Amino acid sequence: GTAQIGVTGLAVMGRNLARNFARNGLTVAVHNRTAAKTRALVEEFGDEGTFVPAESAEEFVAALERPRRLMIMVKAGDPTDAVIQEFAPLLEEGDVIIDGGNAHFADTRRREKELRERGIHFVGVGVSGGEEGALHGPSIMPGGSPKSYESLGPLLERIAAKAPDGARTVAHIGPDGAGHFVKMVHNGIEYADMQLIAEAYHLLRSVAGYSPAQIAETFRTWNTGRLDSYLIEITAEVLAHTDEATGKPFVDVVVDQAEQKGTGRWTVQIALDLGVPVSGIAEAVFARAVSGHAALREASRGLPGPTARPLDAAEAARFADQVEQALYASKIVSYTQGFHQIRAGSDEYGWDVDLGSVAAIWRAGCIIRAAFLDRIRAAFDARHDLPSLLSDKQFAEEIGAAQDDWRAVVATAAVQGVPTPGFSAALSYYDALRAERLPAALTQGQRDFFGAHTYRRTDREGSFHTLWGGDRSEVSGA
Ligand code: NBP
Repeated sequence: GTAQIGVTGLAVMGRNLARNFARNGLTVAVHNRTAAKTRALVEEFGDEGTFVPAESAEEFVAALERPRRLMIMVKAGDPTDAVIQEFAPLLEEGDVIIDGGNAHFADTRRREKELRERGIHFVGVGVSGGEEGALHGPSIMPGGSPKSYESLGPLLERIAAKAPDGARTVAHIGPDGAGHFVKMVHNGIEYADMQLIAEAYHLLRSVAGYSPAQIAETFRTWNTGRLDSYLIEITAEVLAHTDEATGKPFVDVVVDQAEQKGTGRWTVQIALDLGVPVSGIAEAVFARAVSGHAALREASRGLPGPTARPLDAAEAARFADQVEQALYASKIVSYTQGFHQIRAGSDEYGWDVDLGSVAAIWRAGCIIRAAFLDRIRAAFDARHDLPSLLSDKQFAEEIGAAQDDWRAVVATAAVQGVPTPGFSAALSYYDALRAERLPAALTQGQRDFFGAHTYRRTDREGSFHTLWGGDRSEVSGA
């Protein structure tokens, strides 16, 4: 065969990735279960590069140069397993199967192990940026063996996005499921970013009394500063859009029930397993869930709330500035939490993930791309064992400078009855981490009282139990 890479699964993502490879000078074998899609791709885009269409699995495998690199872009879950079952028997030792779908990292670990035993490299690759990214340059998070990356890396570098400094947004994340894990956390952070932006909008609308058009302007201004990011940019676009049918702001004619595909939920589930507090991401997932409970919301509509006090123009402008501070500080916290989760996953599974390089490859091509990520990269590059983003001097200083306004915004939201689960959770996390003493000491006392769970003391080593039901003397714990 002559094709340097093959793509099977030619729905929107696979088709665009195949075109991206071809446009960058690679010979690409293309295959789809339903052959009509393969023919359509070659008919429509055949002049963009060199495609080798294949109708059968055998033809597809024969079209690939060795060692073969075969990328699967089918629906995640059972279809991925079905396609692996179909192709693996046709492959040889040293060949590479790449799964670019949104697989759960645990599935990727299982598949990698099974295929490794058969001498085949299996590479789970997180691909972010949606269909536009797939065509013009995604952010790419490959897992798998270092050996597989030697053969695959140069091809991925051709199609990845370019960060502002010209670097391609792809790097080997770590073995087996590391790439899909990092992609999962990327999506969790994306949920948190979107929720924080939504809260900022809600406050500007409800407390400052701004119109969607005015808020679009506010976001445009913010986008020229430290919040410069794709999500802020498109938020301004969405808010400035007018519904054609009614002439109303678009945001006012959309049903206010957010949907989700599940990667945010995975992030939180795994965080619970790892014991990592990703409260910002969790609140974002729950906020979508709350919005979707239409009957519950309907039944709750009459519950009493506070009497809102409208702000005058000067107060509103001042409040908008405070919201920018709250948004930025909360964003620092949600990235702190997300990177903590990546480090925890890396420790649990022995991946040795370089957090600075993760931040670097999120700088372009993906949904959370932002100027801010360059600073995160710098923080982790300067100190690989940085305990937390909040331990970086610059971020600590910024959050310190933002905190008064951040607190004022959360307080105002509470007084005015506007829900801000993201801002509030972020602030609570910040205050919990800073605290000299936490009430966890009391929790331990309660646990010892009802369950003899024992506690440790601040002044002595060991574990202890108080005889709560007896004379309340202290004994050495089990
Ligand atoms: P879909 O997720 O909609 O999957 C459609 C493709 O899967 C078609 O090529 C279909 O073949 C194939 N397929 C199915 Br369904 N069952 C199959 C089976 N049993 N055997 C062989 N092929 C099968 O496509 P997509 O939206 O392009 O996404 C592809 C992957 O990329 C997914 O895992 C997705 O989660 C991930 N992803 C998507 C985005 C995005 O923005 N859409 C972003 C990042 C990652 P057919 O034509 O014969 O039905």
